Amino acid sequence: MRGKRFAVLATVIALVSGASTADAIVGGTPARVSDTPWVVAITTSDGQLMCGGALVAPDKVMTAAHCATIKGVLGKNQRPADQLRVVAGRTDLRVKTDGIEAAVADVWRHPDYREVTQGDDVAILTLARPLPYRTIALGEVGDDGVVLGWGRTAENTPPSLTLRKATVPILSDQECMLKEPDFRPGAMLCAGRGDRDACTGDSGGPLVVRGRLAGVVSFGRGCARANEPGVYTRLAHYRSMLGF
Ligand code: 4AZ
Repeated sequence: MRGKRFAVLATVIALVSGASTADAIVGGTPARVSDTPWVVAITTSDGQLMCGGALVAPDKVMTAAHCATIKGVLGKNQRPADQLRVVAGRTDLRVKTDGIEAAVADVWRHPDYREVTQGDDVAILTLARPLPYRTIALGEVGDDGVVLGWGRTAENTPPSLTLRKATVPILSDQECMLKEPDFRPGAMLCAGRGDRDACTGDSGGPLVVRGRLAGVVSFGRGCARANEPGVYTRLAHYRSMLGF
C-alpha cells in the first residue's frame, strides 16, 4: 500500500515538474517517421522489434553487425536474411497497417566483426524491393547528434514501440577512452552524459549529425548511467568500404 501510494505521488510530481516516467530512447521525446522517413525498424520474421536502421539507398539499410548476428559458432553466426524484416513508415510498431514491411534479400556484415565491444559493428541489409522513402547520406561527427529508436525507455522497461528521439552530446575520443575501456578511437564514437541515451532495441539505429548519418547505435553499459556514454560505430571510418 505504502509502495503504491509512493508510486502515485512520484508520478504526480513527475508530471507537475515536466519530467516523465516513460521517457525515451532514454530521456527523449516522441518522434514521427514522417519527419525522418529514412529511419526504419528491423524485426524478426514474426514482428518482434530487434533493432533500428537507416535507409542509405532505396534498397539498402545501414544497421549494426550485431543486429544481423545470432548466437552460434564464431564466423558462422550470420543471421539469415529470411529471419529479418525491415519496417519503414511506421511510427507506432503496433499499427501494422501503417508503412511498408520489406523482406531482406541479402545481409552484408563487416568481415572483421566479432563482438560489439571490439567494434566493426556495421552491416548493410539489401531489401527485396526498393522503398519509396527518403534516404539519408553519411556524414561526420560534430558536437552533438540525434539518436532515434523504438527501444527501451529505461534499462528495465519493455521497448517503447513508438519512435522516440533524443539529442545527445558527442564526447571527445579522449573522454570516451577514459569512460569506456574498449573504446577504439577513430572507429567508434561515444555520446551521452547520463540523462539521454540509446537503450536495448535501439541498436543499429541512427545517430544523426547536421542531417547526416554519423553513427550506428552499438553498445553501452546499461542505459543513461552516469559516466557510461553510449558507444556508436563511427561511419566515416568505414566510408570507402561501405561505398556510400
Ligand atoms: C542494447 O542492448 C544497447 N546505452 C544498445 C545501446 C546501449 C545500451 C544497450 C547504449 O542493444
